[in-house]
Amino acid sequence: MILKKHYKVLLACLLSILVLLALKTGGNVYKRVSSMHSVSFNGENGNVVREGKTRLPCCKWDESVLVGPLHVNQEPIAIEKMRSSDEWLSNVRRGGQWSPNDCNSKAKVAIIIPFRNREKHLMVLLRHLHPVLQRQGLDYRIFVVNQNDTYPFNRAKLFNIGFKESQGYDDYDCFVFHDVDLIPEDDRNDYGCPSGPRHMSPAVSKFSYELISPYLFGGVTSFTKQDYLKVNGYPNKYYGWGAEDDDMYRRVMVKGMKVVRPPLVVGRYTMIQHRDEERNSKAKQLLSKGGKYIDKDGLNTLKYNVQKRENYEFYTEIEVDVAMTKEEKQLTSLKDLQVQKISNPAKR
Ligand code: UDH
Ligand code: MN
Repeated sequence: MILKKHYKVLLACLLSILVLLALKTGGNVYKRVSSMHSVSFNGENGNVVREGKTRLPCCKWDESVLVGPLHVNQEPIAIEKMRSSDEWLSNVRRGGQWSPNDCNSKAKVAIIIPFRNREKHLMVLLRHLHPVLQRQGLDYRIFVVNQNDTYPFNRAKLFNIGFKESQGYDDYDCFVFHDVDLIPEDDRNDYGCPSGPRHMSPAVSKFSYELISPYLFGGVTSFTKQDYLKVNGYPNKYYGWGAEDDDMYRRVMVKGMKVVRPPLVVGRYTMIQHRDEERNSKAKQLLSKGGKYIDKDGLNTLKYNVQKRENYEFYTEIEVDVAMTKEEKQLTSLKDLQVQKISNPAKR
């Protein structure tokens, strides 16, 4: 009798294991099918399919295509020689865009570069960055937001403008905010927003490849569209050099998010040498209130005038006047308010 009872228990256990196994396999099948119709990020280097292009497989993070550590070529290059200089560059479409044709990219990426008077840096970056983005299998476009006015430079506002303007081109869900003079030294640094707010450049040559502060959030950052909207974008009030990146770090904290960084060996960048800009002496004053006016200054209060939108061979240029207000002039150091020198990037 006792033996019979044991057999029954054993049988019941076996049956439940079988049922659980069947459910698990079924679940996986469901997951696979349902992922064919959704747009979501599946974590680090996730394998995701976008809506609409369901017949193509999703692009994989392919280590065999990636190079790893990269040589940074800082030799100046004429734009007319760029296309023939490299196979990857020959694939770039006008406006500085590209997308894989045999698979669906995990993200649509807008690269936003704040710009004024740095033509040589731009050419070096474009030659280097296009191949990296293609090897990562991303659907992307490079936007250069050129501040063509006589106000002090406003890096943060140019990011907001790039975010807003890019929406007239495609439905981007990932934004990389990229200084023009930072050249990635490793193509395993994921430009496809694998996480929430991401500080992609923790190791910069100028700072001996060390993370000089745990709060650092300058250089190159990435945000999903959702997260960028959540923090109301960058503040618009910071004219001249400094503290707009610290303000953004606070915004991310205030909204309860975490900054993620790649490992230092991967998040490496060469900063092309340049003259240091003068710090805006009033920036600290602004930062002391940073976080408090997160919903009063940002994407929801953004004002600017577009002078021109143009598709050049390796980038899309948005030429703007940032429309500085009287109030903002009072928040900016006098030195910064002296007339700025303007020139335009090489146009082709
Ligand atoms: N930028 C321009 N033109 C300018 C100024 C800035 O295009 O006239 C853009 C460009 O994309 C640049 C970015 O804004 O890469 C950041 O400006 P930066 O390169 O001058 O600042 P950086 O982070 O400063 O390199 C490094 C530390 C210098 C300390 C100076 C304190 N006085
Ligand atoms: Mn710099």
